[in-house]
Amino acid sequence: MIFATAGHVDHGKTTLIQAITGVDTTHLPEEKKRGMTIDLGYAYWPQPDGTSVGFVDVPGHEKFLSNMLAGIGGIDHILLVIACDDGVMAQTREHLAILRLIGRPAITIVLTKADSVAQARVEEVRQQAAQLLASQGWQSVPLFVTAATTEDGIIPLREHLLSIHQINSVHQFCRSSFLQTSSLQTSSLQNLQHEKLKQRFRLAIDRVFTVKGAGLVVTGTALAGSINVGETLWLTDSEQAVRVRGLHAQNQPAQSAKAGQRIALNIVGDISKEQISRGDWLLSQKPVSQGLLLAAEKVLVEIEADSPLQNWQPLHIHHAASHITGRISILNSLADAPILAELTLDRPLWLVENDRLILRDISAKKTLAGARVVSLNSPRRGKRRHEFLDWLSQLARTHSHAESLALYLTRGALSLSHFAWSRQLTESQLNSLLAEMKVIIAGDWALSQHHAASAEQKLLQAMAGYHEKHPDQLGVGKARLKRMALPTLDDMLAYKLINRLLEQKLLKQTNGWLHSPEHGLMFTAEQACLWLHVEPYFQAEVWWVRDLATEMGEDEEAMRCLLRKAAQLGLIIAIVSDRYYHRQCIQQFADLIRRYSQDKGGITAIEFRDELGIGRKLAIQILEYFDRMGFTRRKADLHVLRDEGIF
Ligand SMILES: Nc1nc2c(ncn2[C@@H]2O[C@H](COP(=O)(O)OP(=O)(O)O)[C@@H](O)[C@H]2O)c(=O)[nH]1
Ligand SMILES: [Mg+2]
Repeated sequence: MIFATAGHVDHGKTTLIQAITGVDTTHLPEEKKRGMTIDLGYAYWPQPDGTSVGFVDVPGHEKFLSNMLAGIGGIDHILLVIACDDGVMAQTREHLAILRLIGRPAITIVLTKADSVAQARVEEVRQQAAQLLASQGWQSVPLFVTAATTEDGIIPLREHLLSIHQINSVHQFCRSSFLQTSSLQTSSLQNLQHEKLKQRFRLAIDRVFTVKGAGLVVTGTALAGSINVGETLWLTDSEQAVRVRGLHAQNQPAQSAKAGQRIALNIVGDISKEQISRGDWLLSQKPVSQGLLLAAEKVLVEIEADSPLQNWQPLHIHHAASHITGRISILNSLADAPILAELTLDRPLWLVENDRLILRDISAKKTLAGARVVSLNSPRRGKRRHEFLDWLSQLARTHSHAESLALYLTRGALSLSHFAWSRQLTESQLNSLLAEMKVIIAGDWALSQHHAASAEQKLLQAMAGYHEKHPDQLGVGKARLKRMALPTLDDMLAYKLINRLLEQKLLKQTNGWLHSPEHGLMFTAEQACLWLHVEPYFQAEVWWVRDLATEMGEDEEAMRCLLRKAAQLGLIIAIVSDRYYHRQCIQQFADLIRRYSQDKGGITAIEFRDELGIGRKLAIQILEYFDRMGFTRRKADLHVLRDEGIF
């Protein structure tokens, strides 16, 4: 369990932690000299049961607000410190606003320096504090009055903190037995905590140093998941795998640590201290999808604005221990609920859905708004369209991974690795989620039944359209049909749908060609008889319909019908309209091209002509046929292999 302080500078935060724990959290010489907290300080209060209560002491001074923000990320309980002499001050208000904007953690108010004022003033500040908290949406917050100099009020405060710590430990260790007795609110809190622990491990680094004998150590608060000694993590920015050689949880050596604890990790890898800085992350695995790293440069968020925001306004953006700049585009309007916006980040952030961001004005004087990540998929076009914003508002209101998955699937094919990263799901979490859904999965892609059905319609329509346009062809290859019907869909997914159509006998495959089942029906008896005479002509020759009809003394139209049918049956192939080769000849040409491709990368029209001893024009017709079918592709003078499997 970790508590973090918040409150105005000089209100007694550091002194209070020392009074509670006996630890002075100031660690920089500069801090000691100036008597002011600049960077985060840490203190631990070990308990007889072996657990430890952790404290993160944050600087109150406005100048060090990004350090304050780095300190409160992932922390569930805040000690809001208000000095009785000053009462509520600027940073008291600002810190509280920030706490509201990052998702309203639990708060305990501590009034300090009670020894320096009269009792009446204490009551006045108590009122002030209660009003402030209520105005920001916190109800009945526990309040303690202390004087660190005389230790007054410290013991009851300690007891209070310990009881929170114990409830928290019970949540984490005795989940099932506690469930039966807990109130609804406690159990939802507990579920949230439990859900967090199941997710992928994710730690925002806030300090890095070397320890003699151990080497490199990084510290931070884990936002989710758990980690064991010996496991491998992925370090952002230097983009490296590192191994956890040892770890401390809450300042004590341990074999494992988990979300909600302050963690120090002794890591080994090809990395030095200088290559790591505050704001880097340790992640359970490298976040890649479709070969791309998933750091967000544009992100869709829900905004809670304390001040009016201008479109394309430059901002300071704080996320966990990271601090960057960027700009905002409001997608609907500040009067809408939820307010939806796109943030364009000057440097990519390792964001996931539901992460909280703080937006401050560019002169860094004022906190303007909080943002919650709704989606990492910001479309290039159409994000202001009604239909998209409706969808995004629905997404902003989802409460479970399953709801979110169902909504994403309404928009088309979904990359599962991307979805899993954006919800921080482990493989087993993702699998159990998918097991409950009827989706079509191929490789990394998932498609809803609804979208699969409409994609299959497109395939059938494209097939029918092709037959109508090319009655002298048997059909098309898989890749070509995919390109015609579903150019943007992933190949594996499209092939899966084609296979489903084949299984349902809505498509047929003959000699590798896909075609409609009614296409390629057998000859009539008369045609079959004629074909017996015609076929020998095709042994090694190419024939125009008209020439063959003349040669055999047949009617040209009857010959055209016969050859068209023979082509639909896959016996002969039209290289251009009305000009046919026997299938075996085409197969031999294809083998020749394959051979040239292996030896020389492709074949030229001249080489092809010379190999076959045919005219230049015919050679080109054949090669262009192969290009058209997608077997080859033209590359300068060469015809190179494309979909080798077609012939
Ligand atoms: N009289 C009195 N002085 C205090 C008390 N707590 C802190 N101080 C003094 O207030 C000053 C600021 O305290 P510090 O803990 O550094 O404040 P921080 O900036 O909020 O961390 C120091 O000089 C402390 O000695 C208290 O309870 N009573
Ligand atoms: Mg301090």
